[in-house]
Amino acid sequence: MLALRIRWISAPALLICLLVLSIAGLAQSAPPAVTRTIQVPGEDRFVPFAITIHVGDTVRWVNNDTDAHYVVSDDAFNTSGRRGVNTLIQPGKAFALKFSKAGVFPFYCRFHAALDAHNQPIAPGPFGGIQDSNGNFGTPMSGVVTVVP
Ligand SMILES: [Cu+2]
Repeated sequence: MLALRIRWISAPALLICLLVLSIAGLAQSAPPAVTRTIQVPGEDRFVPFAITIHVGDTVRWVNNDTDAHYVVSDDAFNTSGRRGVNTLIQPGKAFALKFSKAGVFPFYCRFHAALDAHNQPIAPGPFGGIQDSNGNFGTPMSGVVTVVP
């Protein structure tokens, strides 16, 4: 009886039904793409240090400092498919990357990633971080973006 009824459904109608069902399935499984912001405040650090996003999302680095800062991908540990990133962000400017693959994207600032003469850990600062007498954080300027499916 069931086989008999299926024969009465025309092939184009069946294809349209399958197409509608598959589009509805895609719409439910993929969350809407969003843009997340990592900012550089008036200090040598990225805020927040770590964020988690979904595939298809965009991360926007905004430099609110008076100094220029880099976003450099740490390719030795980078599995997000975004290799070779090496971008200087001038004060007041921004830089955005869209991530289309799951993985991790560790990054750092070329100028401030090392504990050099200007970024020495001296004592715990008033905000809980390690700062020098000029208010700069002695911890290396780095961060990580985790991209999940
Ligand atoms: Cu920097």
